[in-house]
Amino acid sequence: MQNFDQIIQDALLAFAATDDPDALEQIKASFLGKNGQIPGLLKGLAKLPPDERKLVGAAINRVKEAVESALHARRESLRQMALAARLAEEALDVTLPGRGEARGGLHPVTRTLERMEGLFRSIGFEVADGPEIEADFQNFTALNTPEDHPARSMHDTFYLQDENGGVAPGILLRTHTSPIQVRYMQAHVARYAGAETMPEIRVIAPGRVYRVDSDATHSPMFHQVEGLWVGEQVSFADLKGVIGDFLRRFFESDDLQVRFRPSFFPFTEPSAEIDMAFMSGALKGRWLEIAGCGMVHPNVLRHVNIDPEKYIGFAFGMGPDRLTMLRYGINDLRLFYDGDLRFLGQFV
Ligand code: 2NM
Repeated sequence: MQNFDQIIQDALLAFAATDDPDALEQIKASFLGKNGQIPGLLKGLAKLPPDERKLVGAAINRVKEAVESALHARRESLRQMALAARLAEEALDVTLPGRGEARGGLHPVTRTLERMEGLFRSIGFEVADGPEIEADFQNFTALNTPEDHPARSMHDTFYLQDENGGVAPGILLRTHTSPIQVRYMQAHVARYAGAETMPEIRVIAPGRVYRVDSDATHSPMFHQVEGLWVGEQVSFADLKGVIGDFLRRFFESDDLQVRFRPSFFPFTEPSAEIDMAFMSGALKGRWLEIAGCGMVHPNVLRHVNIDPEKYIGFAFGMGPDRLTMLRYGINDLRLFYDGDLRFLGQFV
């Protein structure tokens, strides 16, 4: 019996000596496993005289139960320890103050673009979109820009590389959003082909454009909003009305003057530069160049299969980056593209 109590003691000590569940199962095997001490004792029963077997057998069973119950207790306490450790590790301090929320906002130029879209929509213009990687035809040829025009040179326009590092023929980064309008006119013509009449085209084309140019007032990527109105009786007077109304609404002021100065663009004839001056405030009396415009050149209409004997229209191109600078009093264009949150955060 002394030997039996010793086994229980040994088991209790051995179980207590480990806090690793896998090791505990190994130790268990040395007591209760097939070749463990307790099955060993049971095998020994056969050698005892029959009248002792019952008594000794019962004693061995009590040892076995004691060891098993010690094992279960240790297993349970290891499980509790593991759980407590995990809870401690994953604890959340719900009393900590939050990290705060940084409120996002739209880029100032995006705000201007959305504002312009809203104003033009309100007078019946649609807003169109198109690819930034353009075809030579839509960007230049259809816009009456001759093959040898400097705007087409590598010096002024970003071309794309082909797989051999050469210039990919016929594609480029659009240098203005006019190709959107070329595509719009092509789709419009196709849609009404065979119809008795073609509805008027009133569309603006906002978007990013790319030119080889970079200094305080020029960025290689900038924005344009171009406008186009084509119908049977569209005049330069309509153009002046649309632009004047737009500027007064955009700057929320009737206190401004607009003037049209003769100019040249390949895609319009006649063409003009649009200047604007505030009649009060910090910029009072200073003429600012804010857009180019003109009557769409007959060759442009021909390139998209619109009969210039029947249809006429005006077009204009404005710089929303420039308008944003004027509206908010910003003096360096590069601020828009530096991504500095101290600057951008002021427009939230
Ligand atoms: C400008 C100035 C003058 C223009 C022309 C066209 C189109 F596609 F209808 F021919 N879109 N935009 C245009 C005309 C753009 O930007 C300074």
